[in-house]
Formats: sequence, structure tokens, C-alpha cells
Amino acid sequence: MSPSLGDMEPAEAESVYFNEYPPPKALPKHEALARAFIDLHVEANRRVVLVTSGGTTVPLEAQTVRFIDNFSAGTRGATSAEYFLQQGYAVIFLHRQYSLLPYSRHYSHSTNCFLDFMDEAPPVPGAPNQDHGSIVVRDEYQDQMRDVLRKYRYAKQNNRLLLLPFTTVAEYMFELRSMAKLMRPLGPNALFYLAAAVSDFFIPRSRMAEHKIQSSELPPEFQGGGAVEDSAVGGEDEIYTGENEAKPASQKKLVINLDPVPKFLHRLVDGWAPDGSMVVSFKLETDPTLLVYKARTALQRYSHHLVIGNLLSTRKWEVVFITPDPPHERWIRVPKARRSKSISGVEDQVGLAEIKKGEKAANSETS
Ligand code: 9Z3
Repeated sequence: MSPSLGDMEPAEAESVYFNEYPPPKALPKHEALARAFIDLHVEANRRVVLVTSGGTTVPLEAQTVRFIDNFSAGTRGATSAEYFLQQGYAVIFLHRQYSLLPYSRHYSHSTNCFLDFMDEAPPVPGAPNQDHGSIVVRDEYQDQMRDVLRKYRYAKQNNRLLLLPFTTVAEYMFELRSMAKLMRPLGPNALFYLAAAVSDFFIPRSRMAEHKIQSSELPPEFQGGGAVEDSAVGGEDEIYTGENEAKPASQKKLVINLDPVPKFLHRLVDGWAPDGSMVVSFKLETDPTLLVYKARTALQRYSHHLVIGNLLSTRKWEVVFITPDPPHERWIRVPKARRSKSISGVEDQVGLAEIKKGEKAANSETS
């Protein structure tokens, strides 16, 4: 049995992992866009943050019909990106395709569907078309929408926001590595803010079925095209028929065997990212007793600047900042009275004051 990526040194795991996959088709285009974007902001001596956002998928088949996903909507990433822009950063927004985006996130869901903000004005007397009026924003939303629109336009017209999508965890890894290396000319003006929910487990390409996994037995002449030898999915000995006596014998039980995704934060901090840059990662847990321990362990293991811990159930209202320097652990909470009013939660409270503090510390460490 070949060794698991988790047992290898980070640099070796990197080369094994990236050699297994073809780079994403969009990568050359994304790299060209990012290069131009970064050059522009290096020239202006502007800070650039790479914000990662949304969930990564783990495909079960190479020609993917099914995949494992996670809950992340991209609220944290999209909201934080707006605050970075407001603070004068240029933002590379590496996000899960179709997840929330800065600015448009305000009008994206059924609870805040953009159509509910619109109205049809009465036709203007004397205008050629008397059967319809113009589409306008309803009076009560004018101020809020104008404000969002102005910020969005400003970011767009001044080239402050670059949107780059990914879908799978492999695509995410390729994009993260490329972006970090491209950001090297930025030196201490580079910041990494890793809010994407990255899958911890995946099926290595070599053990992935090529075609759609079949749920029922195929005649012998069709066998061999789907699951591969030593497959992570539905090997012959993994077909269960006896689990439930009432179940027809032709129904297979799908057994999925996943490997740990290599911890590339190590490579980002020690290899890919520019010297003097700041790295902020997130830690998500559901068990409150584990959160601080896991966040602290991540900070010690990867020696970066800040881990922001959050619990699935309270992530909109509280986060914990784990830092190498005192106070080491600091909770930030949205006061109860303000919770229902803010869909973006702690970002609205914290702003970027904390990140800025950490940034100063990171810069003084390197100067
Ligand atoms: C987070 O913890 C983010 O805050 C959330 C945001 C995903 C909870 P939403 O998108 O949720 O606003 O709905 N991200 C998790 C980061 C993560 O997966 N970290 C990995 C790890 O801790 C790699 S750095 O191992």
C-alpha cells in the first residue's frame, strides 16, 4: 500500500499531490489576470489580500456526477472582502463558484432577493411608451442600495477586486499555490485571509472511479469501466447485501474510503507566500470544548499570525482570536440586541481593527 500523504513531509506531499492532478483548466487565465492585478497594485504600493471563501467539493467520480460538499455559503469571505476594500486593500477573492460575492451578497437570497427591492414606476406622461414605466428601486431601499452600488462601482472601476472561482478541493489548492507565489513581489504588503471551508478528506485521483458509480450489478461485459482497482469507492468486497434483509440483493452499499487532504497551510507559510506577509487562517468546530485547543494547535503547528476560531452554531455572533502574543485568546461578540439586524455578524463588529493590529506586529517582526 502506498504511504498516505498525511505521513509525508509537507514538501513531498505537495509534489505527490500536485502531480496527481491536471491543473484546473482556468488556471492559466486566472494567473494572467492575477499577475496584471498584482503588478498594478505593487506599482501603487497598495496592500493586497487574498481572501478565500466558500466550500470546496470532493468529487466521487472523475467524470463527476456526485460529490461531497459542505455548508459554507461564503458569507464570512464576501463580507470580510468588503471591509478590506473599505480599508484600501485590493482584494483577490478566491471563491467557490456561485457562492456569495462582495456587494451582490446583499441581494442574493430568497430572504433578500433583488426583485423585492424593485418596482415599476408609472409611465412618464408624454413619453413614447405609455404601456410601461421604468424599473426603479423602491423608495425605502434607495439609501442602502445606493451605498452598496457606489462601493461596488468604486471597487470595479478602480480595479480593486479580482474574482476567481474554484469548485473542487484540488482546484482550490492549485489556485491557492499559484496566487501565493504570484503575490511574492508584494512582500509585506500581502495578506492571506483563509476563510474558505476546505475539505479535510478527499479521494486520490488514482483511486477514483472514472465513470458514474453504479448502484446495481452490471452484466460482465460492462464491468471494469467504473471503479478502478483498489478503488476508494465500492470495491467488490465492499458490496453489502445483507445489511437489511428487506433490501434487494442487487442494491450495493456504497462504501467511501477517503484520505486526509495534506495540510498545505505549512507550505503556504513556509514556501509559497512572500516573506513578511501575514497569514490569517480560520478554524471551524462544532464542539465548543475543542475550539480553542484546535485553533491554538494550528497556530503552533504552522507558525502563522492569527487563527480565528468559530463554532458552526454561533459563527455569526462570536469568534475567538488566537494569537502568538498576549492576550493569546480574545473573544469578539456581537451584542445580543444587535444580532438579528446584522446578517454578516461579527465582521460588522470587528471591522479590520484586529487584523490591522496583527499586521503591524507581523511587519515589525520582519523589519
Ligand atoms: C471558517 O471557519 C469560516 O469562518 C466559515 C464561514 C466557513 C465557518 P460562511 O461561509 O462560514 O460564512 O457560511 N472557515 C473554515 C476554514 C477551514 O476550513 N480551515 C481549515 C482548517 O482549519 C484549513 S485553513 O483545517
